[in-house]
Amino acid sequence: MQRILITGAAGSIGSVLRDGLRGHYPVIRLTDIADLGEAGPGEEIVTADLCDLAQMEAAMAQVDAVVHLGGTALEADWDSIHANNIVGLYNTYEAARRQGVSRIVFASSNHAIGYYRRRRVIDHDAAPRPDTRYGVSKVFGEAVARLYADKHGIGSACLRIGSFQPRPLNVRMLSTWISHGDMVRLVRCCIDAPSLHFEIVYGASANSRSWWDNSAATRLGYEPQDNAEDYAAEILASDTGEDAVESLFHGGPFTTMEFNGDTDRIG
Ligand code: 15L
Repeated sequence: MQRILITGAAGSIGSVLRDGLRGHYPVIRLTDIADLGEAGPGEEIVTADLCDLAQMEAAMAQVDAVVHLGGTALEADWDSIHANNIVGLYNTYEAARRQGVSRIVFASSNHAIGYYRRRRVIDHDAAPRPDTRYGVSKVFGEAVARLYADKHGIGSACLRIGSFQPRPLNVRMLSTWISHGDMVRLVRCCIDAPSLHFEIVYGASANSRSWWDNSAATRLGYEPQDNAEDYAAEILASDTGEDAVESLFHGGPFTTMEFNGDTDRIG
């Protein structure tokens, strides 16, 4: 892999990957509509709007692999989700196809499966169970990834990312946390895997309280080094209790947005 493109490179994950991937690939091309500062050694900076297919196609020239982080990263109104995560996602894959990109690492989210109950451990085969419009857009992204793998031979790893933070911040994150270092390790495994067709993996550290069986990531060579349990005593000591409904589901606070509280229908 000679040239890696990171979309949404100005965001929190993008900034960590910008540092973490440096030196591992000859050229890292960074794209965003937000300011990315000056290009460092081995970096190229391209301004491109996900919603503009021609700009995205230009950004993909001579790129071997894309790490697609761009888009809306939280629940939002439909117009934003549609523009950034539906149209923008499609443009990213289609631009990649037109430019002969061979691999995409797609930042999906745990909110694609947010309405699973916490008592249930799920793996890469779990059917989608989105908890928001944002979650639906991630399911759409996973479906486009599968289409472009099967129809066009672009390999994809869809990372159902949990909670990307320097350290876990609450009880839920004892199960969902991914450290900065583990995110870099996971993305590198997905870029470097000798062969990749279509994989769903969980973007999580080696958390003792995980609800996700991450055997698909293990197969790709991912060896997480961090475990939220190291922070458990401190977090539990200051815990003021999670909302009763949020505490039932993987997606936590996203599951109660615009929700009337009737959990009985959610098996
Ligand atoms: C996500 O997908 C969001 O981008 C992030 O802001 C967090 O809310 C995270 O999920 C989470 O579930 O903790």
